[in-house]
Amino acid sequence: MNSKYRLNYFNAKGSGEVIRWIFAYAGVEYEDNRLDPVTEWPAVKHRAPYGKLPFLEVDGKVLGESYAIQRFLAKRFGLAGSSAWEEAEVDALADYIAEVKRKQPNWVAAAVFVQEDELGKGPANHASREDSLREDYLRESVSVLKRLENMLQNNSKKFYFVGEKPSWADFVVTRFLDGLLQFDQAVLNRYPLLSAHRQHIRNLHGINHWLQKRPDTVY
Ligand SMILES: N[C@@H](CCC(=O)N[C@@H](CS)C(=O)NCC(=O)O)C(=O)O
Repeated sequence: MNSKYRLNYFNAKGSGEVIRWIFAYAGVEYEDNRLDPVTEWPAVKHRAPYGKLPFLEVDGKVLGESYAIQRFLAKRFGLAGSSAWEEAEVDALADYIAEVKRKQPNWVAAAVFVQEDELGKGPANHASREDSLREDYLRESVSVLKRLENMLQNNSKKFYFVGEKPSWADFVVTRFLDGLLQFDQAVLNRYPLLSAHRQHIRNLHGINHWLQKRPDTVY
């Protein structure tokens, strides 16, 4: 019997998007349940294992934490690596990107949610604070991009970070790069392998189709 899946998240890419890419690439049906943060989420929150979105419902069971969900689905659909060693390498890369994202000043969230009193008075201050957060974010990304470029250089296939076929870590990296490009379209100009990798992943069957049909959201 085929499993029934429902992914619960907001109407955003955010921490739900890699999960959607895994379903898209695997060609597996699921319900993409996009909750309104004000009118729907409060009534559902108690069902989320850790009180947060995303959470996945599978055949009456409920799983929280985006990376656990990604890993679970990737294992089911053959996107987790081809051996115990590859699985570990895939995990390491995905965890590394998660760590990078956690550490970087989240200027996006800051720009959207930061309190007026933190910004000082007036729109001029707001704009310059946003600019400096943005610059920090992109500057700190450079060493990460160099490292990723080298990793591809060292993989003889150069299409994937681990082994010879796509893994969910490729999707995590591509989503991370999509986020950077949203704020600086030139950010990948000096990283030809990374740029080609991103295009390759976005062109994969299933992902390509999803990118064309997914709801249009900013984040
Ligand atoms: N570590 C968690 C973080 C989850 C998280 O922070 N979710 C946010 C949305 S991206 C959320 O549920 N916010 C609403 C709330 O806290 O009520 C994961 O990766 O799933």
